Amino acid sequence: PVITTVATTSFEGQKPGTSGLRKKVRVFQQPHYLENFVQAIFDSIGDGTGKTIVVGGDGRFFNRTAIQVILKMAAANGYARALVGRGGILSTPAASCVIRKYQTFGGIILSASHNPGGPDEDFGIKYNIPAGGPAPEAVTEAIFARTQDIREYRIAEVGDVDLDQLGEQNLAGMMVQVFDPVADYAELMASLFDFAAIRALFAGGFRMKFDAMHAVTGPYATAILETALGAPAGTVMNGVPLEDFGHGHPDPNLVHAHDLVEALFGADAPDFGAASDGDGDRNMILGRDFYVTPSDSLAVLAANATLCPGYAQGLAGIARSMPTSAAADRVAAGLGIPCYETPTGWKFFGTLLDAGKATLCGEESFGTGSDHVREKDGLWAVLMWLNVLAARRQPVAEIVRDHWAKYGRNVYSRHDYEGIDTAAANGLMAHLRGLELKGQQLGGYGVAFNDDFAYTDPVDGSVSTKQGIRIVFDDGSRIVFRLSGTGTEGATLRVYIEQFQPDPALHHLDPQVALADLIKIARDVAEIEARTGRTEPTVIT
Ligand code: VG1
Ligand code: CO
Repeated sequence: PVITTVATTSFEGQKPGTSGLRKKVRVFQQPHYLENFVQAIFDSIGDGTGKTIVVGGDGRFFNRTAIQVILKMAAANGYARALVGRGGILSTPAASCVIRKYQTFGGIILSASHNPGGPDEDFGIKYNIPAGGPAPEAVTEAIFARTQDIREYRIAEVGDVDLDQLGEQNLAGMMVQVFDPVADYAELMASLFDFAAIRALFAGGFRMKFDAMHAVTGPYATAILETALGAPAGTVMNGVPLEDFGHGHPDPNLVHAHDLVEALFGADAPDFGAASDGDGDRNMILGRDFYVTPSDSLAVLAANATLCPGYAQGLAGIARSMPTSAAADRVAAGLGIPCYETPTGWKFFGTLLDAGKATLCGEESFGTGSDHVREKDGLWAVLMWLNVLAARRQPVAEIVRDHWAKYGRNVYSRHDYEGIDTAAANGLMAHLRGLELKGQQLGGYGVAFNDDFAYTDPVDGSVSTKQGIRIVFDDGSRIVFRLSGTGTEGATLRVYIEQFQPDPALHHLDPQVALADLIKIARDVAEIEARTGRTEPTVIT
């Protein structure tokens, strides 16, 4: 028979993190490693017989190999149909779009997002549910539990699918449909934003640069920005997806998107700049000589949402992850709508979006999105900015400064200490967890309270604990400490620092200067140097 059942034994540590299972490619290349995890997904999500599943990834090294394995396993597990992006390409938000549009039994997305790619770098896999969003914790925990007692998996022993051939192919009785990964997504974007106004903006000489960082958004950005919206050829930089992202680190921040930063802060800078990450769900927004923090971007988009046709009726609510600044809260208060505070990771927004409680969501980690899909969406954020710019006809910097003048500025910065020793990182967090600071003075700041953030989902009542240490001061300033759940080597400590500044005369200050006291308090209270040996963060955003 062409369908075989293969005996296997479990692997340690197949535990999904903030966004799926992420490991070194070499870990995934071990015999049975990928197969075990995929079978654990199929075993955990219910019977797939007769159902349709979406499969695609960010094009990184091992993407095509993994897709062939997943398709053969889907066929062996009874799936009737698989929708696969041509070339194995499907950005994370486009995957969410397609899952929802064709009402499939979810999808499997191959990506390690902003982590580097290549034979010695990272790979990842995650399951998204039929609503289109990342599997909630109950599902990822079931998948992890299954990986621990798995004894066999099923796979079809057949030849490979031609991933570059649009149309239908039969794979051991399952119909594989290779489709254009851009079309459905581009159509959704055109339904949300005023493409005519954006076209007129470009026709009037407005210039932008979009850095696809040799990752998945290249084809999407070229089709939408250059072809549909008439931005001049060359607007999209690094637009060809490469398996190793051209040796780059596809993380759209001031450190890694250096080509774009150079263009926007150099001579003859364009009006607008943006970048996206490996799998297309993140965005960085720049104006001429101006960086918009992701937290501010969420707030500005929320305040201007009704300028966009898809949001003209107003917002039901806003949701942000806990470490994200409270700039969005001020807009929500002004609009008289609720603002929800969730743990880090897009999976926590799903219930709020499904219930119609939130329309816009955001994370400080360059993530912004809305109820149009169930993932954060990089190009969507760029298009929403373009729609706002087309309507307001002001420079980006002016729009943000006006926003601060109206709402005050939540001065914000994140300091990452990457690749630190895991035991030291765990010790540091345990130390912080043990502190009782309420009522004490730290560096002249009175502590209002400190805790380890816990969240009860207001829709389904599920509880998530240990989501980050918060130290909140009497004036509302905050320091938050978390360990990353997306890395594959050692530990990464993230320190988030925020202070509200109502005085417009101080809004121009560099956050590193404005937040200097709190930055020092954070280093001291966490004993960062003594415990990790680090005197400086590796990345500041
Ligand atoms: C990071 C970010 C988080 C984001 C996650 C996935 O997680 O902080 O906000 O949702 O990456 O983004 P962590 O656990 O490393 O802090 V992506 O673009 O990887 O899908
Ligand atoms: Co991503």
